[in-house]
Amino acid sequence: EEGFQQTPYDVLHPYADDTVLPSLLRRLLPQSAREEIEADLIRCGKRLVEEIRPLSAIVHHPTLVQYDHWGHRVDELHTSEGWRKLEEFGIKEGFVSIAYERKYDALSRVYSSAKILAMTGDCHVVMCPLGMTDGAARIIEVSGTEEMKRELLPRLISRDPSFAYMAGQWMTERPGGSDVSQSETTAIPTTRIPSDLGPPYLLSGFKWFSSAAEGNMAVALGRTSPVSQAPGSRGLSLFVIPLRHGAYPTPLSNGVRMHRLKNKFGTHGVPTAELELENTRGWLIGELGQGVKTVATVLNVTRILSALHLSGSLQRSISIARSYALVRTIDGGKTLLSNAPLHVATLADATLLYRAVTYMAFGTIELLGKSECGAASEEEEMRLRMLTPAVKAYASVRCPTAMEEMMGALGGLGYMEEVGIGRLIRDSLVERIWEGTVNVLALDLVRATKKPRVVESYMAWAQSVISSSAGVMELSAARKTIERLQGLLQNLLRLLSHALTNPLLPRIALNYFA
Ligand code: MFK
Ligand code: FAD
Repeated sequence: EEGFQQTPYDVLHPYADDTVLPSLLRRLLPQSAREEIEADLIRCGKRLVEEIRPLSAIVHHPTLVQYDHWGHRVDELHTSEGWRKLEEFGIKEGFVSIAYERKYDALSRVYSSAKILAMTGDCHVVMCPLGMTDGAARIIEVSGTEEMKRELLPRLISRDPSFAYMAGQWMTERPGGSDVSQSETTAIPTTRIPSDLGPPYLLSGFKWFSSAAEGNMAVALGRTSPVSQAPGSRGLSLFVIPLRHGAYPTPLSNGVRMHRLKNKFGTHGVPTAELELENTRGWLIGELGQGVKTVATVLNVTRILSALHLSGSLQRSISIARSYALVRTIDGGKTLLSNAPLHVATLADATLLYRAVTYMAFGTIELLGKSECGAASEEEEMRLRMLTPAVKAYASVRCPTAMEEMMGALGGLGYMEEVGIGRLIRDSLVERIWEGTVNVLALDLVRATKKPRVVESYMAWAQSVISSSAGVMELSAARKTIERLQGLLQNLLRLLSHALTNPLLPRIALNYFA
C-alpha cells in the first residue's frame, strides 16, 4: 500500500490502565482484599480484551420462530452465538454471584461492581438479563418463600452456566410503564400442587416490554384486586413466573406466548419481547396488594447497575479516545493529539465526568453492600434511598453526551461501527427510559424525601462532605469560572453565526420556493 497509513492505537487494559478504578479501590478496600480483587480484575481484563472483545462481530439480533412446519405454535427464541457466549462469560466470572457469595462481606458489592464496570464496554448490555437476575436474587432473599430460597436462589447466584438461572422483570404494560396503576394483567388464586414454590395464581394479560426473554423465570406484577376496589397500584401483587423450570420446560408450556420481538434502536443482542399470558402459573412473592413496594427491591438494585452501565460505557469510550490521541498527529504531522491543548481539554472534561459518576456510583454501591449485609445505619439507608434514583438519572443524562464527544475525538474514525463508540452510545441511551425515565426518577427522589428526617439527614451528610473537601471545592469553583467563559464564548459564536446568516435566510427561502 502506498501513502499514509494510520498506526493503530494500543489496546488499554480495562482495569489496570483505567484512570479511576484502581485509585478508587485503594480508598475503598483494605489491602489484603484489594490484592486478591485486583489480581482477579487484571486476569478478567486480559480475557475481556483477548476473548470477549472479538465476540462483538457475532452478537446479533435474536430471532423468534412462532410456528413449526406442521403449523404448531412453538415460540422458539434464538439468541446469537456471541450473546450466549457473553452470558456464559458473565455467569462464570460471577457477575451476579460475587455479591451473594459475600466473601468480603459488605464490600463484596464493591468487588462485583468494579468487575462489572470493567466488563461493561465489551459485554453488549449482558448486564440487562444478569442485572435483573441480581435483582431477582435479592428479592427472593428479602421476600421469597423457603421453597423459592431452596429451589431458585442457588441457581440465580450460581457461577455454573449449566445450572444457573436468569430472570426477567415484567412490570410494563400497554397502559403505562411509569405509572403501572392501570395494569390489566389479572391474577386469580388457584389450588396448590406439590411443585408450587409459593401461593399459586393464574395470570392472564399482556406484558409489553419483557427483556431477558431467554430467562428461566420472571417477577411479574398482576392484579389481585380490581381498580375500583384498590386505588393506584394497591391492587397489584408480585409473582414469580416459571418459564424454563421444572414442569415448565418452555414459556409456552406455562401459557406464555411470544407475540413479537421489539425492533429496538440499541441493545440489539438483548431479546425484548411482547408476551401474552393465558392462565400462566405464578407464585405470590411478598404481601398481597404490595406488588410495587416488593418489586422496588429489584428496581433499587437494577438502577444502580444502570449507573454502572453508563459509567462503564463512558470509560470504554474515553479509553479508545485516549489511545487514539497517542497515535494521531495534527499540524502537518508535528504534534500528537495528546499534546494539543484543546483536544486534551475535551478528553479531560469527559474524564472528569467519568470520575464524578463513578465515585457517586460507588458511594451508592458501598451503601447497598452495607444494607444487604444488615450493616447500614438508619442514616445510611436513607442516603441509599436518595442516591439510587439520583445517580441513575444524572448518569443517564450526562454520560451519553460525553460519549458523543469521545466519538468526535476520533474524527471520522469514531463514527465507524468497528470502533464501537457508536454501539455504546446507542445502548446507553436506553438508560434514559428503562428502570424509570429521568423525570420519573426525579419524582422518585421527591417520594423518598417525604419520609421523616430524610432531607435533614441528607443535608447534614452533604454539608460534612463539603467541609471535608475544601480543596476540591476551590477546584470546582475554578472550573465553574472556566465553564462560564466557555458558555460566553459559545454564545458569542452563536450570535456571530446568526448575524452572518440571518440576512441571507429570507433570500435563500425565497429562492428555494421560487
Ligand atoms: C443495565 C442494568 C440492568 C438493568 C436492566 C433493565 C432491563 C429493563 C427492565 C425494565 O425497564 S423493568 C421496568 C422498570 N419500571 C420502572 O422502573 C417503573 C418506573 N416507575 C416508577 O418507578 C414509579 O415511581 C412506580 C411504578 C414505583 C410508581 O408506583 P406507585 O404505586 O404509584 O407508587 P407509590 O404508591 O408511590 O408507592 C408504592 C410503595 O412503593 C410505597 O411504599 P409505602 O406503601 O410504604 O408508602 C413507596 O414508598 C414504595 N416505593 C416506590 N418506589 C420505591 C419504593 N420503595 C423503595 N424504593 C423505590 N424506588
Ligand atoms: P410512559 O410511562 O408512557 O412515559 C412517557 C413519557 O411520560 C416519558 O417521558 C416519561 O418521563 C413521562 N412521564 C410519565 N409519567 C410522568 C409523570 N408523572 N410526570 C412527568 N412525566 C411523566 N419493562 C419491563 O417491565 N420489563 C423489561 O424487561 C423491560 N425492558 C425494556 C427494554 C427496552 C429496550 C426498553 C426501551 C424498555 C423496556 N421496558 C421494560 C419498559 C420500560 O421500563 C418503560 O418503557 C419505561 O418504564 C417507561 O414506560 P412507558 O414506555 O410506558 O412510557
